[in-house]
Formats: sequence, structure tokens, C-alpha cells
Amino acid sequence: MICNHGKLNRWVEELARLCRPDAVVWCDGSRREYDEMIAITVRSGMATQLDPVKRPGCVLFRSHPSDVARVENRTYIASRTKDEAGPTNNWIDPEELKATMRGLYDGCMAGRTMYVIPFSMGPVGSPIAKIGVEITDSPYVVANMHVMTRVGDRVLEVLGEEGEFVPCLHSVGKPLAPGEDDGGLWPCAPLDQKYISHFPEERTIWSYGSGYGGNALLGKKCLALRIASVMARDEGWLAEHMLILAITNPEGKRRFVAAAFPSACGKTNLAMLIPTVPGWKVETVGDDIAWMKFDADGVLRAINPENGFFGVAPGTSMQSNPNAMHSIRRNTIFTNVALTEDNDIWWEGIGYDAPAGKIIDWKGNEWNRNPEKKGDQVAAHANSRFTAPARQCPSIAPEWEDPAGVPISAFLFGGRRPSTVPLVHQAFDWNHGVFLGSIVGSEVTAAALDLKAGTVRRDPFAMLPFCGYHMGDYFAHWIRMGTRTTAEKLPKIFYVNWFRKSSDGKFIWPGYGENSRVLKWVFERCEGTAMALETEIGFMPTPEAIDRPEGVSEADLRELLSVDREGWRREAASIHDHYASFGDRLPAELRSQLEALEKRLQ
Ligand code: SAT
Ligand code: MN
Repeated sequence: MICNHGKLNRWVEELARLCRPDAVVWCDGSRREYDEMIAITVRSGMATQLDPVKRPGCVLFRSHPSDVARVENRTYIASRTKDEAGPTNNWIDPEELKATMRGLYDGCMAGRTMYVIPFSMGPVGSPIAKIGVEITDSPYVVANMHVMTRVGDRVLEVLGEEGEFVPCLHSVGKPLAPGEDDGGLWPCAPLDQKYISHFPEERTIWSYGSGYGGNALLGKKCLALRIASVMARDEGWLAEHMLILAITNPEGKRRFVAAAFPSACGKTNLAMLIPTVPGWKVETVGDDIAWMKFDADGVLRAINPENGFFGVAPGTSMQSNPNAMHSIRRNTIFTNVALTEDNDIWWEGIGYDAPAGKIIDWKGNEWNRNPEKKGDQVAAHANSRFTAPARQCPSIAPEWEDPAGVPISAFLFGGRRPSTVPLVHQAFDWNHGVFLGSIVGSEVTAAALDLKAGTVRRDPFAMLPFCGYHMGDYFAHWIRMGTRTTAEKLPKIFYVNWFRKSSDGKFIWPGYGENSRVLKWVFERCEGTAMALETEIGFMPTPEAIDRPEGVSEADLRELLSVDREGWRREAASIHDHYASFGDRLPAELRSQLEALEKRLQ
């Protein structure tokens, strides 16, 4: 298809002159094109075709060992002023950053093909969807974008001659000399040359030097969260790091819930949960991102802007997430998992021992099954991934591609909190709910990174690495959103914690499918049928209101549903520290929420 969009054509020409690829290819989003991308990478030795019977249409990639995850310390919000980016983002002056990056982009695609990928985040043509165009020199990125977004001619049609798009420029940052090739290895640049840059005022993304995940698939974290959060602030909607699920009661009544958790809290598992409560059903709309707008009736409607799942492989098993395991049976791109002798995949926590025969680890070496406990000799990298089409998920909700979105009844927030925070509590009202979102965090377990074990690493709304502007203004935006419709139409807000531990360090709540018992209470609160106690921290179920799962005693449940006043007083003190970093951009409403909590705890 010929592109008639003047601005887009000029942008592509300008970048072709700067990056100097051998060829420019416009992507049409066809199956033939996807197959060609896979064929190119298999031929070059970068990808391995998996067993056509066990894993039809599946391939395995191994990245460079230095390029295995998002690089937050190389991720920049280059707004005009540092203050606009706020205390939670890395900032460089946009002109300075562009000058540096232009130098890097100069000739960076030598020996490679430049692909132009028109893509839609959200069902093509949905009033909530947005269009992006990614330029990349990586066929791996093209194939992944085919799965994770909606690519191709349909998008150019909607874009027309002057439609709006977010320009996304990506290069692996490894130009080739004449006659040189990658030798079957994953191309990328050294860490100090990696830049994942966002220009929020221009709504533009420039990424250089990494081929992995959110650094390179620019529709996901870069567009759908960092840039979209800025658009949402300006245009009065919400771009959130949330899963969306549908829950249906035995009478057939459906409600939709969106939920935000920091990483490693089981978001994908919750989105695909199989309820243990008889007669109830949970279906998946999305597992990572939600875009939400009020419709003409004042109902908040959400779409999943993505088209696939980019899930963490290790720990995914038929026990923890059978729907994910079924989703990755075919047409799936695996990255950095282990390869079995019969050309299948394997990872730690897949639910069975590695099969007999040679196992090739994520670095491409023969795996030593009995490492003498030296270092972490895992076969699959801890952040290894599967890229799978959402439509392959057995629990996918029939409405998942509805361009109008699904009506949201409730928000859940949560984190890993071994103490203090109960299994579930409900906010008194919208502003109290925004307060709960603003204090989301997980307790640091090992003496990891920069924090002492036992301290809470705050991750407000699970947006810490993804908010494209000042977090204090982001809180204010949430407060403002609560004034756009009536109180009855606003989603109810809940805080959940699946991770309470007993004094002997064991999880009290079994989690996984049993979390449906909490979802049931949430559902019934939205219906107005469930009883609740008013406590210092919010509305809470009585122990009788939650069906007790096997292995949880009455005393356990009472502990899970009690208010730890001493713990919450310490929590309030820690929230003061957390809030101090936002200075005078912290909305007064949240300061008064904290004061009111402290008063109630006195
Ligand atoms: O690598 S991604 O940013 O796409 C996923 C994640 O790290 O959460
Ligand atoms: Mn995520």
C-alpha cells in the first residue's frame, strides 16, 4: 500500500538519510511478512525453529547477555525542564540528548534494512486507540510488533493523509561494515551507548542500542505508558499499568476489574486466573496495560491497547497459569529460555524436570544440570519471555477487542507485603482510593539493590518506571478524574495483598485461583450485596464474608482480615517520607488523606 501521509513520508525519508540503511521496507502486517522475518532470523542463525509438532510456528531467540531487560538507568524523560519529568525519572535536556543521539544514529543502520511499522495500540479505529509508527533495523522487533500490536495497511488507512501518529525510532545500534554480518549473534550496543528516550512535549520516542523487550518494542512501555500517560493527562483519560479481567457470577452477571501491581506480583497469573469458587468465571481482557476514557454516559471504559502477551517464562506452569501455557503452544516467540534436545523449550518452574538429553541454556551453552551450587546457573534467564498472540489464550474475554472498551467496576491495587496490609480493604471514596494507589509498594526481600531488607519500595500505581511526567501531577490527574462523573459511576477502589506471611515466614494465603474468593467479595461490593465493616483503614470484609480456602484456618483468616494498628502507624510514618519527595506538587487531597488516616489510628 502506498502511504499518502506527507508528514510520515518526510519523517521516514529524513531518517533513512540519517541512519543510511541498505534498504527501506514498509511493513504490511501480513502473515507472509511475519514468516519472512522469522525466516531471515533463522537463516542468519539468530533464531532456532522449534519442533513443528510440539511447538508449531514457534522460535527461540537468545539475546546478548548484556541485553536481557529494560534498562531503567538508561531510560530518559526528556521534557523541556527537569521539573516536568519530576523526581522519579531520569532527565537530560532534550536538545542535548538529541544531539548525542543524532551522532549515534548517524549511519547506524549500515548493512541493515530499515523497517517502517505502522501500528495501532488498541483495536484499529477504536476511539480510545492511538497510532504509532516504529522505524527499526531489527527483524526480531518487527515479528514481535506483529504479535504485540496491530500492524499494517489497516493502520495506514485509518491514518489517511494527516492523521496523528507517535513517531518511534529504534536501532539496535550496531552498523555493519561492508561484507560483515552478525554471525548469528544478537546485535546491540554497549550499555553506555543505550538510550531509551522520550520527548513528551513532542510525543516522540528515540531508542538506541538495545533489542530487548520494552527497550525495543516501542508500542508497549514507551508509547502505551510513558508517552500515553502524558497524552492522557492533557486529554483527560487514563493510561495505566493495569491488567483487565472480566468476572462473571453464577447468575451470569459480568463485571470488569482493572488491577495494578508492581512487577513480580503475578499480574499475568491474576489476569488468567481459574477461579476455585464454584460457578464463577474469570476471563482475560489484558495482562499489562489499560487505556480508559469516560464515555458519554459517564462510565469509565477500558481497552487493552496490546494484541499479545509479553510474559515472564520462569515460574509459568500448568499449576501456576494453565491459560498462559495453552497460549504459548503455537505461534510464539521465546527469548532466553532453555532449549531441549528435542527442540522444545524449558525453564525453571515450568512444573517438570528438564527432560533427558542435552539442554542448551539461555547463553547458548550446554547446561550443567548439577551445578555445584556455583553462582546462579539457571537454564533460562530470570527475565526470559514468551511473546504470544492474545487470541490464543483460552480465557480471552469475548469483548477483548470491543472498540468501545469494557466498563470498569473496580480498581485493585496491591504489592508484596508480608506484614501490615490485610488481604483486602476497600477505599471509603475515590480520593481515598487515589491515596491507596499512591502508596503501592512491595517489601524488599533480599538486601537487594539500594534498599535494606524489610523496607517498602514504593511504586505508586505500579507506574514508577512508566509515568512520563511529574508523579505529583500524575496524582493530581487521578484526583481530577474523580470529578468527571458521579460517585456511583466511578469505579470502586480496593487494595489487596496476597503475600501476607505468618511469624514463621510462610505465606498465609494460598493465592493463585484462590484469589477468586477476594474477587467475589469485590464483585459483591460493586453489586451492593456484600457486607463490610468500617475500619480505620477502609471497608473490610468480616471473616465470614470470604469463603475460606483449604489450608487456611479460621485464625489465619482473622489475621488476614484484621487491622494491624501498630503496623499502620509505622506505615503512615513511612508514607510521610515517600510523600516528601514530591514536594509542593503533592496534591493537598493526598496530604489530608494521610492526616485523616493518622487521626483514625490515634
Ligand atoms: O520488557 S518490558 O518492558 O516489555 C516488560 C517489563 O519489563 O515489564
Ligand atoms: Mn508490565
